[in-house]
Amino acid sequence: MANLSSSEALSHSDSGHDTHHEKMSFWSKYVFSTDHKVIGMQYLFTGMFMALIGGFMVYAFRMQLAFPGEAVPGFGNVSAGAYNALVTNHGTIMIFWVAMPVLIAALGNFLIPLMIGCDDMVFPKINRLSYQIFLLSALVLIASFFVPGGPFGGAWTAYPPLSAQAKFNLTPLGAPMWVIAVALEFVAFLLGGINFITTTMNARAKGMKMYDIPIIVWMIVIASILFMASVGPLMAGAIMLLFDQTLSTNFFNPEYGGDPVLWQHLFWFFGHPEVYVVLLPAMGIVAEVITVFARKKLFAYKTVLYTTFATGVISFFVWAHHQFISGIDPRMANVFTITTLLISVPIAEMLFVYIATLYGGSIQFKTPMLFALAFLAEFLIGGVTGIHLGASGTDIYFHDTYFVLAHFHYTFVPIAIIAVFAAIYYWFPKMFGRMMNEFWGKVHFWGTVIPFNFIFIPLFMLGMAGQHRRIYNYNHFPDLATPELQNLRIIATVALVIMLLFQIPFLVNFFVSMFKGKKAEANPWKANTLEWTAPSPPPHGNFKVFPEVYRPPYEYSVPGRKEDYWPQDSKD
Ligand SMILES: [Cu+2]
Repeated sequence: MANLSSSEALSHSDSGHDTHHEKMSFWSKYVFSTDHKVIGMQYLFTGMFMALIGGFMVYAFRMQLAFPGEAVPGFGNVSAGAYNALVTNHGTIMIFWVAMPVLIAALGNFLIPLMIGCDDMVFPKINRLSYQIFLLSALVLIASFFVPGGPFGGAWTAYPPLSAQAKFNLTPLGAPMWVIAVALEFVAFLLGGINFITTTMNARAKGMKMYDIPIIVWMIVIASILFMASVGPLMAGAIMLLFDQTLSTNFFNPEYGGDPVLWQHLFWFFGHPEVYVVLLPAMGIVAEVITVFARKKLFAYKTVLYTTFATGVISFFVWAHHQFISGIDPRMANVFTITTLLISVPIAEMLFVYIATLYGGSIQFKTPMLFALAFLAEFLIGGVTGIHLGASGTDIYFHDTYFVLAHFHYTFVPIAIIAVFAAIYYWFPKMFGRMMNEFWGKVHFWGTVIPFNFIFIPLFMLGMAGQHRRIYNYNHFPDLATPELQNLRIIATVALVIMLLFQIPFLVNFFVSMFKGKKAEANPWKANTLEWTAPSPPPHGNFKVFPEVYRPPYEYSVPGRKEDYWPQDSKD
């Protein structure tokens, strides 16, 4: 039987980190801390704050679509330019300033040292620098809303030549600041990734082998590698775009021999792996949650791991499925159709493993488990509808319609919203030492997941009806005006407003529980990973005695995955 020994203190985790400061000031404890948990919280709270901005933006432009031309309460009239700026920054914020910081940086920082049993990241100061650059990037983005020519309205993909032109009110300052903000954000995540990879490889608890690493830690590490390997070309592209915007170069301007499709290649070479950069941590969250609340070990740990590697590799060979109608060689469309359909195989395999894990389990429907199960169901819809877009034949019809939007959000909302809520409800006791309220958690769950479907199923229908996206008021275009579809737009908008309102009970529950919630024991969910052997919340330095993982030769299961594997209860 696998077990942990707490009989001897280990000092293997030599992070060069001053572990026990006495009486730290507020500033050194919460603002300039190098403690991985504090940095994780900083990322979490910054991400939550940015989600409020991104959520307000979607409220404003969805109201415009449902009730075109009417003043939006709390915002005012949405002009064509404002509409473009709102959709652009909604997408940018939700991907780069919500999903990335919360899924990778907040969870990676908070969980990795705790789950592999060490006291902190290997490079704590690089870690702090990572957050500071991230914060700076968020401030630059917010500042870009208020400068001349801002906010940027060239879509989150920033396709040139539009994104590089002074007409359309895109430059002088709004567009370059948007590019600089995104580039800074990339730097922050490159720095963060260095820590996730090196810490996981070098600072694990004594006895924790490669196959003992919790699946979510693997997922964050692999996601960091994917990010590092994919972002380089886009960084180069971003600098070229910045030059086009500010120095009148013409890298992407076809009027002077530049190539706008080059940007599309650079963008999507990053953009598609980016899907997996956020998907993998979400899959990791779900794996941890369903194993605990089904009281079973993951059905096929190694399969999931190998599948993740395969997904990561294939994700570099699918990018041009975003460019089927951009004038690329039709023979290339066939190649990218094949690779795209291929990548659905490992992801489907992962979903099968998760379902097999649930089979025969004694399932407890606690709030984190509800969100994890909803992830599987909703993400499946996202995955299946992706096949229509990955196959070039059908994509020609669906391209740039609301079908694309609906598909994308059926993948991204499960990843960045539903899985993130599973993680917050699940690790909240460890983060703050208190429990969140179950009743309000369930209210929040149903109030989020039901309206979510009422937003995006109507958008699938709009897409199949050929409804083109990027139109701020259909009535202004006689050949696009479709009053018979207006009810679908209204349903989607009303559902969105309901879903946004149901985030209020979450926020109240979150902040009230932080200070007034029921005190959490070290391991309230009876989970088996190492973070639950530390006190709730863990002190600076995490463990009083560093955990040690060992397994006698007859033990074939993955340590940390069996209910009867409970180190701190055994008095050996
Ligand atoms: Cu893609």
